[in-house]
Formats: sequence, C-alpha cells, structure tokens
Amino acid sequence: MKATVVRSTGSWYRIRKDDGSSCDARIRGKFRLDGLNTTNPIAVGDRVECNNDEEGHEVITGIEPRRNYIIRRSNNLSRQRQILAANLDRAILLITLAAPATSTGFIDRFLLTCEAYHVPALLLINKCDLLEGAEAEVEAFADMYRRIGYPVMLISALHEEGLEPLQALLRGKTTLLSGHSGAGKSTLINRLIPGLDLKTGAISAQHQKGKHTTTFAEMHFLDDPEGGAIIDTPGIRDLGVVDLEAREIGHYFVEFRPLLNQCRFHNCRHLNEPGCAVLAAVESGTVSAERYYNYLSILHNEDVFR
Ligand SMILES: Nc1nc2c(ncn2[C@@H]2O[C@H](COP(=O)(O)OP(=O)(O)O)[C@@H](O)[C@H]2O)c(=O)[nH]1
Ligand SMILES: [Mg+2]
Ligand SMILES: [Zn+2]
Repeated sequence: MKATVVRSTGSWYRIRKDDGSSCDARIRGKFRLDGLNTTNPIAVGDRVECNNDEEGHEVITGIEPRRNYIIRRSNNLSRQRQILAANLDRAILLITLAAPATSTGFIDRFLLTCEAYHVPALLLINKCDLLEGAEAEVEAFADMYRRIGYPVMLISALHEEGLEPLQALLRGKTTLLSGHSGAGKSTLINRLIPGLDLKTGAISAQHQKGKHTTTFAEMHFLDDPEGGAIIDTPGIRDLGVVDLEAREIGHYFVEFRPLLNQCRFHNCRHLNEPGCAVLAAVESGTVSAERYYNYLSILHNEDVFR
C-alpha cells in the first residue's frame, strides 16, 4: 500500500497510509536516492510503498521519485546532511516584526534556500496585534519583499486574525512551516488544526533549547475535504543550504537574476568589480541595500553552506 511519511527519526518512520490509518514502519533495503549522501534516506513528505513482513511489522519497501526536497546540515558543526522534507508545494517562513523582530539576514537565507531547492516561498508576519501604530514600517517591510515577487501575508495567530486567505493557500497543498522558536508556529498550527493541541509558549521553546536533542520535522494533516498538510519544524533554527558555490548565491537572489548577464565580467561577484550591474542597481535604489548587505554576508560566510 502507498503511504506518506509524516515523521522520520532516522531509525523508524511514522507513516500515514492512503487508507487513512497510521503506524510506525522501518525500512528494508537500500534507499540512496538522487545520489544524495544524507543521514536519513527517507524524509517527511516522502511517498513510499509499505508492506507487512512475516512477523507482521510494517516495512517500507519502495519510494516514489521526489518532486523536490530541502536538505540541511544535521547541526551547525556537522558536515552530515539531512533531508528536512520532500514533495513541498510551498515553504512559509513565520516571522515577527516585534517581540522579537526576525532579522532580514535570517529571512534572506531562508529565501535563498527556497530558491536553491525550487520551493515557492511566502513570508507570513505573525503577531500583528503588537504592530498597531507601526503600519508604515510594516508596509515598507512587506513592500521590500513583494516588489521582488515574494508574497507577504499578515496574521495574528493568537487572535485568529487574517487566517482565511492563509487557509485558502494551504488547502490541498503540502506546506513547510519554518521560523524562529517563539515566532508562533505551534500557536498557528493549533488554530489551523483544532484539536491538535501542540504545546506553545516560551517555556516549551526554552525547554527545547536546553535539551539539545535532535528535533524532527512533523507533518500535520488539515481537516479539509481537499486535503493538505503542514510540516512543522520545531527547534530547527535554520534551513541552511548545502553545497552552494559562491557564484550561485547571486543567482538565488531573485532580483539580481535579470542583472547578472549585464555585469561586465561573467564571474562577477558583485563586490567591487567595475561595470557591475548589481552594484549599479543598489546605488540607484532598484535593488534594496538591505538585501544586498545580506547577500554580502552570505557570500562571506560561504563556508557555512558547505
Ligand atoms: N501577541 C501575540 N503573541 C503570539 C501570537 N502568536 C503566538 N504568540 C505567542 O508567542 C509565544 C510563542 O508561541 P509558539 O506558538 O510556542 O511559538 P513557536 O516556538 O514558533 O512554536 C507564545 O507565548 C504565544 O502565545 C500572536 O499572534 N500575537
Ligand atoms: Mg512550537
Ligand atoms: Zn556584478
């Protein structure tokens, strides 16, 4: 029977079969797909074939080709890679502009990752109830991303404001939800899937940080006739691209893309090269200086992505 992987710990997997039942399963055989060398051969979102073995245990025996996937490093120090999730229709970054503000550096790294893995990205500003009186700043922030093509939506998960347009986007789709601890991911998922009752609040976030345990993404299904699922990434701080060449980074800053073949040098890094079209666009204000600085910071930390 076919099933979807909803949780993957590396040694066993939680799967939901297409008949709606859920169970734990192990894998048998080799699963080295796409030539990827990762710690987990099967990830949340994977579509698999499962069977009962002689002892009545559920075994994953096959996997369907992935439409896409996001890979990250297992942790900051390790070179090992982990498939965070597969077969995504969209990735949402839940951010806050207050209490505390998510940095654009973090946001731009997330967007870079989504571009590198061909997953459409959306920025979701939470805690809008705390932003009264700051409408102009919120608008300027949203505009910086909207004008380069990223949708930006505003909600208050706590007060259930702005959720309908979001629900329309989630319906029938598989969506990765990412964001700093404390941004409100669990609060939002609880609103979207009543009865789920994920733990929320600063205490649980702190608790998670203290434990230093490996955390795993988990898929939660929407209660909707059209289907759809959210992949929660609790405790995952950064998606983090792996194996990115320095000259690829500019390509994944979407607003740089149309400028790249206008730079005088084909291997231009857009640092200080003469005839650089990106630098000219930053100077004229067509490209946001903030985005450009974040590009530089990513470029100079390029080993972070290796
Ligand atoms: N003011 C306000 N607080 C919120 C909102 N959404 C979540 N919070 C609070 O932010 C804190 C962290 O939320 P939580 O869902 O645990 O964040 P997570 O770590 O991303 O899962 C909790 O105290 C929530 O009550 C919101 O829309 N407005
Ligand atoms: Mg949480
Ligand atoms: Zn250039």
